[in-house]
Amino acid sequence: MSADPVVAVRSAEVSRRTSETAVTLALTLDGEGRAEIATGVGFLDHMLTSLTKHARFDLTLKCEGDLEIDDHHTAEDCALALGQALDRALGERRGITRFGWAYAPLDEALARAVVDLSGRPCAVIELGLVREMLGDVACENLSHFLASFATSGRLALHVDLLRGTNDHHRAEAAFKALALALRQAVAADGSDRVPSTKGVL
Ligand SMILES: [Mn+2]
Repeated sequence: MSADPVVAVRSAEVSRRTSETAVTLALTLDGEGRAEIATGVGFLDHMLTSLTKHARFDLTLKCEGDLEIDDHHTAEDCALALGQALDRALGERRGITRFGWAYAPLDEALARAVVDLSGRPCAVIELGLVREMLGDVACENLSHFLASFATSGRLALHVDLLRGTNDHHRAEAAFKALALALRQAVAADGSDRVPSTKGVL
């Protein structure tokens, strides 16, 4: 019988409250793609539903943010909570594949995401979106979401939008590519090893 806690239980709950937002989140890495997302920002809900589906996570996320100001705090704090949940769910990061990379098209748009669950936060995000807003989210806050997720999730994340003309397609392709890369990176490799020459991630 396997006693590997990373394989046995890979889920986490996060509750995060500040003067700007209140976020509650439950994440299961080995899920079925079930998403129950209510951030108050429709386009962000759309991106997180897609991320959950294609990473095959289960994710419940509720946020009550100060949208009377704008979408910035909500996007940032949802990302920080999601990264924190990923970090907790991975535990010691024992027995994971660690690296993942994927391309995802959405019609004419093509995105590439490369993930290293290194334990070190780093993000290079080049979405090149030209619209100011997509629905009720500022495009700059989509890049900020991805960078904040990498910070609290302690991963290296490179996302590049390689081509495309429709910004909705471009953004969605980026989140889908991230989903596919994450799905690879968190996958159990069948070992009990921490995949690092340092022995620690
Ligand atoms: Mn869409």
